[in-house]
Amino acid sequence: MFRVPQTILSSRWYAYTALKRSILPAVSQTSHLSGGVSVDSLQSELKNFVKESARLCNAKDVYVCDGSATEHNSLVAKLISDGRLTKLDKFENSYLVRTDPKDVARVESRTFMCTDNKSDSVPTPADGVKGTLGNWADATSMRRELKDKFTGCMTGRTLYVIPFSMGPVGSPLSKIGIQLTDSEYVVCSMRIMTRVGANVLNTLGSDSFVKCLHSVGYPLFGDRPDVHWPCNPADTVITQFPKQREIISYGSGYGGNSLLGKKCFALRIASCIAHDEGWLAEHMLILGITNPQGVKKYVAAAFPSACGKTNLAMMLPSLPGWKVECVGDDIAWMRFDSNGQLRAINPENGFFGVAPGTNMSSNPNAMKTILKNTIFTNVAHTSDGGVYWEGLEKEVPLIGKEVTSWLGDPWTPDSGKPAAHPNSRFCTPSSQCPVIDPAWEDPKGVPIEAIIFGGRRPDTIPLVYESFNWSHGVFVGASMRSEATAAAEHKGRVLLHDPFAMRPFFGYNFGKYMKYWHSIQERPGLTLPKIFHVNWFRKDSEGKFIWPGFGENSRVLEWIFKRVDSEDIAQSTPIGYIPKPGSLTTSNLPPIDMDSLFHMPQTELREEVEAVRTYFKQQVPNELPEAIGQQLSDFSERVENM
Ligand code: OXD
Ligand code: MN
Repeated sequence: MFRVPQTILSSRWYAYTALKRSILPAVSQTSHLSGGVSVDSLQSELKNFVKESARLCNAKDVYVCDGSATEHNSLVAKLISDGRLTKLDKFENSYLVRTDPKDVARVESRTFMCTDNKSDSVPTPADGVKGTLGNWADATSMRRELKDKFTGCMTGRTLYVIPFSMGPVGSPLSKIGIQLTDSEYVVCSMRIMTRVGANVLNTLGSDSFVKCLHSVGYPLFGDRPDVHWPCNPADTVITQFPKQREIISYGSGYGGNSLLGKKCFALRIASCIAHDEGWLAEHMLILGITNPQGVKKYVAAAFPSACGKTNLAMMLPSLPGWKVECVGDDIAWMRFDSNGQLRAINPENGFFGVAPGTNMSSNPNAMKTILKNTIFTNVAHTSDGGVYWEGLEKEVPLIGKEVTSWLGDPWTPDSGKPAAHPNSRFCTPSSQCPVIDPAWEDPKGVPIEAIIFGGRRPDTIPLVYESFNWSHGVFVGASMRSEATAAAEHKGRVLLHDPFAMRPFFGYNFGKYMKYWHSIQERPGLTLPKIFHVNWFRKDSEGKFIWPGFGENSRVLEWIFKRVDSEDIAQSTPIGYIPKPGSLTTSNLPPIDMDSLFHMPQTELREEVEAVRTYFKQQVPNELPEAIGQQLSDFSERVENM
C-alpha cells in the first residue's frame, strides 16, 4: 500500500494551518448517535473545556454522553460495523476487542506527574541513581508538548464527552470527572468502569471537576484510512497535572492509559486531593468477611498489579461457615469519619481484571460475573462464539472448536505461543458479581478494621504477619517488594520494590507520602486499623508454591479477623507478630509444610534489611521520614538479636 510520509501527513501541520487561517471547526452535536446531552446545556467551565478541546483537536463533531443503554447500543453497533468489536454469541451482550499488539499495557515509562517543582512529584535519588518512584515532567514544557500533540489530533473523529462519577453519584466521598475522548471503545469501557451519565452532570452543578483529555493520536485527515486499532505508540504520553486536577493522555487506547478514571484519576490525582483534604486514595481491594457467628468485618488490601487482588476480593472461602463479599478489587478511597472510624468506598463501578489464570478454581465468582455485559480485550476467540485464555483448559474444552489467538491467528495448544495476551482483560460491571457486598454503594463507605499489604515473595517473607503498631505498619507498606507483572511493560519476573503497591501510581513525592501516612496516628480520637502483611507465593526448594492459595486464603483472613478482636494467637518475631503454633486453622488441608511458610533464617532477613536500606538510601536519601528510618534500624536490631 502506498504510504504518504508522516511528515507530509502531519496532522499537526494541517491543523496549525487551519488554526492560522481561522477556519475553526464548529462545535456541533454529532449526528451519528441518538440521545446525548446538548453542548449548550453544559455549565460554563465544562462548555469551555469542551469547546476549547474540540477546537484544538479539530474534532469532526462533539457528542455528550448521557450514559443510557440506547446510547451504548448505538456505540456498540458502530464499533461492530467498523470491525473493531466482535459479538460473542456464547455470552449475553458481550464483545471481544483486539488491540494493536503494540498497545497492550500501561506504559509507565511514558507516564508523568507534571508540576513546577520536581520534588513535589518524585523524591531526589542518590547521585548517579535512576529514580524509580514515578516520572516527573516540568508542567510548562509538558503543556507545550501536549499542545503540539493535540493540535488536530481528532481530525475526522468525534469527540465524546463522558461525565463520570468516581464513587456512588452524590456520595460525599465521591468525585466527578469529565473525560473527553475520540475512542468509542473508551466510552463503552468507561460506562462499565465508572458511573456515567446525565445524572452526574446534575450532581456536578456549577462545581469544578477533574478534567481528563484523551486521544488515540491517530487523526484522519485527507484520505488517510482508519485502522483497526488506532493508536500512536511512538508518541504516547500519559500526564497528570495535580495542581490543576487535570489528566491528559495521548497515543494509547488501552487500559489504564485511556480509561482515565482508574489509575490516572482514582490513584494519581486522587492521592494528591486526598493528601490536601486529609484522606487516603490507595491501590487496595476492599472486602467484607463474615464469620460463622454472623460477625462481619471489612478489610482493605494493597497488592502490586497481578498478585491476585481480584481473586482475593471475591474469594469463595474454603473454611466452612465463612463468607467473603466484595466491595472493590483495585482501588479504595478511605476517610476517617467523625467517630474516628476509617471508612472506604470503591470509586469504581466495574472490574478490569486480568483474564489469564482466571477460572473456576482461582475465581469462580469472577467467572460468573463475566457471563454478560462484558468487554473482553486481547483474549482468544473460539469458533462457537466463546472466549479462551491460559488457565481455561478445564472450563473450555477445545475439542471440535477452532481457536483464534489474540493476534487474530489460528491457534492450537501446540502453537508455542499464548492464546491470550498475558495482560488481556475482562471489563465487567461490579453489580453482576454474585458476592458483591450489599453495602458496596453505601455513600458513607464501609468501616475498615484491618489493612493488609502483600506481594509475590518466593522466599523470606512468611505467609502472614502483623505489624507491631501503626508506625511499624507504615514501614511494612514502605518496604514492600514483589515479583513484577504483565500489567505494565516489564519483561520476565524480577523482584521490584513496590511501596504500598503504589510505585506506578504515586501522585506525589513518596517521602511526603510516608510522612503523611505516618502522621495519621497523631490525629486525636481515631481507631487505627491493624496492619498486616501476607505472602501467598512462597516456594519450596523445587520451586513449587507451598500454600494452596485462593479459597484457602480464608484461613489467613480468619487469623487476621481474630487478631482484630485481639485474640491471644500471635507471637513476636523480628519481622512482626506471626500466628502462634496451631492458631492458623489447617484442618482439611492436604499436607503442607507449615514450618517452611514461616521459616525466616537470619541470613535471609539480613538480606531483606539490606535490600530495604539500600533502596531507601538510593531512592529517598533525603526525604525518608526519621520515623521510618528508625523502624528500619529497629528491624535490623531485632534481626541481629534473633
Ligand atoms: C491494574 C494494575 O489494576 O495494573 O490494571 O494494577
Ligand atoms: Mn491495579
